[in-house]
Amino acid sequence: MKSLALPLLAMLTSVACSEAAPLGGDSDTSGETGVVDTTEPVGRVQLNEVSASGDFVNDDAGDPGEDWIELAVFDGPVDLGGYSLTDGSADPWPLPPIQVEPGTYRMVWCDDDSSQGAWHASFKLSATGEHLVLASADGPVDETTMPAAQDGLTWSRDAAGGAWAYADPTPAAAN
Ligand SMILES: [Ca+2]
Ligand SMILES: [Ca+2]
Ligand SMILES: [Ca+2]
Repeated sequence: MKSLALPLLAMLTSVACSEAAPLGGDSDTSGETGVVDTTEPVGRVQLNEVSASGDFVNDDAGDPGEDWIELAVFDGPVDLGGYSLTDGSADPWPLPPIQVEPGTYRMVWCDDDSSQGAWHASFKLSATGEHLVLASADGPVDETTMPAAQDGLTWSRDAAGGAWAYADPTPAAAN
């Protein structure tokens, strides 16, 4: 029994002790922790669009202009259990263990306000730039370095897995 919580504790400790390392880096997938869903992802999920100056997108109920990250799912379905997001400022935020269908553009609000629901990350974005990492239980699967925000635009990909640039916002939809 005592071994059940150790992998999670080790991950949290390693992150807390090293701000420079954006991820826990623990690749243990023993499937015995009861904490991490170790189901092999069938499809593919990636970072797709980022808003760090969102005055033009007011979809977060009650909170106009919140920051957000859009995740895109291809070739799914993908079980997001075991995936996490981080900006390197705190412990990686675990995504909700929810199965997402291919073609989904999933909004994650970056407002550090879990009281608003499952899709509210534990960190905020800076308009001066961020390095964001999406990881599975096996390690990083995608990352991007967003330069300083540009008015009226979001940091986004031009296609699945494509190059990043500032472009017109397309929240919860294809870029
Ligand atoms: Ca909010
Ligand atoms: Ca941040
Ligand atoms: Ca989009």
